[in-house]
Amino acid sequence: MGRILQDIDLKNLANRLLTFDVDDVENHVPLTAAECLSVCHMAVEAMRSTDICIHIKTPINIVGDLHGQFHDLLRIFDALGQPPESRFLFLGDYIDRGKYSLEVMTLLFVLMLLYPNSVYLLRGNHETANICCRYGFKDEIGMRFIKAQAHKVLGGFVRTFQWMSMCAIIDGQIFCCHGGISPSYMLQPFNLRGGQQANVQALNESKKPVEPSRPSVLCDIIWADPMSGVMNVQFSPTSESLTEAKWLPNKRGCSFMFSGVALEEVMRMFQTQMLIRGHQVAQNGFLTHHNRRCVTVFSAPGYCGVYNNACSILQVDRMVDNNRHPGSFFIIRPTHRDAAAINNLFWTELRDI
Ligand SMILES: [Mn+2]
Repeated sequence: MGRILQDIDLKNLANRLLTFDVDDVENHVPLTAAECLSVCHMAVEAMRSTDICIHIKTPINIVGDLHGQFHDLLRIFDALGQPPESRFLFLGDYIDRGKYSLEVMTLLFVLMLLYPNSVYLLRGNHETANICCRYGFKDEIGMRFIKAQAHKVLGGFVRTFQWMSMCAIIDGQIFCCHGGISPSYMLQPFNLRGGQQANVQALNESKKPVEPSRPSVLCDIIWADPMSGVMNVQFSPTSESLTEAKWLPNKRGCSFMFSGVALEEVMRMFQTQMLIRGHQVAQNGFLTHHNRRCVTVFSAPGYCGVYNNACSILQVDRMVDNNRHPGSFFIIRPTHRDAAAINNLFWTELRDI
């Protein structure tokens, strides 16, 4: 990559993105291929020294899936304040679906670079080579750059995704990731009696850059879902009785669904109180599962212009021992403008992916 890559003004770029008119749904923020590649290059250099599992302190605002809804990301900053004064942990799925993935991803990488102690980004299942080429990001880049440049820009982002952290522990007590937990935690190198430090060390044995393979711990971290209702009651032909399954195959065709019992075991292993994750649409912006041991945060209001869902951000001030009420949800309702967003879709099939 040439020398120009080192010379971009990150503050200026952040300003251009942050001052975009939230009511302008016609235009994009002009971004050049050189700017995108510079940001990717700098983000990789910054993330070389970060682990797969990072430690974060409160206070922190936890933001769920954004899926290319740049205007709504700006609304979140309008409501909760901008970094570095306000601090944010993002749970992944920045791209795909919406039309402004490039703005969302570029702004978040720039803010992470400018304010590494106020902006933390975790990887979602869409920040992978396979998925981002199928659900909108590749198409968006293809429409915004000439072919030779588009190829480089897409490659730059895919390479950068491979350096992202994948989970975080807040104040030693809240486990955060995009999808969920893994049955592999019951196997070596994880240790049921090892405590938090040993198990975090085991997570960090996975070295970056990495493209999560199936099946693997990293795949589960970005793909798993909690079971709901009585889903985990199974009929066992051998004992002719109903038994409770800890893990079931995920309906998405990848990874697992985890029961409350499985979650309890993993939380005990990591000495954490609860799991906060994104990955699923939530009508009210959030969902609770497994007796509030697991919370889903979804932050794309009026998702794709098809749903009428609210967006939530979980504001965590301080975590108290054995307290399952870690903070409060800030709710943002979809705007009328979002009703027109159906025109902005690259992908109209709304299967959960
Ligand atoms: Mn997801």
